Amino acid sequence: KGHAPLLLWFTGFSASGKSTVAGLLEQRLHDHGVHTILLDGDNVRSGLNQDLGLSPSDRKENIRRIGEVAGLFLDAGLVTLCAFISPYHAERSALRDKFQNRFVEIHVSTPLEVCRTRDPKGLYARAEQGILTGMTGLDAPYEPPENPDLTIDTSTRSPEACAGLLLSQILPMLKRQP
Ligand code: GGZ
Repeated sequence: KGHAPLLLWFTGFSASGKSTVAGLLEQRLHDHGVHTILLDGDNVRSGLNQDLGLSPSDRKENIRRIGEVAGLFLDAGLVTLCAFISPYHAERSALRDKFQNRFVEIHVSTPLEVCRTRDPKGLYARAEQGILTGMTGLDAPYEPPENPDLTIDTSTRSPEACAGLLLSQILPMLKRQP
């Protein structure tokens, strides 16, 4: 007896906490015997998508390929967690069309100001100095989800608390038959 394979799609600014919360949620799902895989910039942009940059068309292709790979993992029965900025409505809406009720859009709504202050990679600072262009939230767009399935904000709750909140909302969805 399996669980419904879901695509848990995290969208939000750089440094919003997407990968951190997704990683913690993955551990909590493991505790419940759920088989998962986590895709994020660190394991996808370094390999499969190393030919892609941050231009609008490359970001679009990035999300398209990730959607294709996610489909393969869903076919294998895995709960698939994806953590990408995914700034455009159009690509996220295409994912919802492709995966229908298996697609769970999670808006990591941590405000831009908080992300800019965290700046773990110094990207926002470099963008402000004009060394880096096309930074999401500064001189590149972020189109927030209008109707996300779930929303978390890592500036008002710890990452662990966010993961716990998501777990309680996602476990019932997994009971749904595939
Ligand atoms: C946004 C950038 C940029 C620019 C490099 N804009 O937070 P990170 O550092 O670790 O992850 C971000 C990653 C963007 O990859 P995604 O695949 O998530 O983006 S998208 O969904 O839009 O395709 C960030 C870093 O690369 N980074 N330059 N200009 N983030």
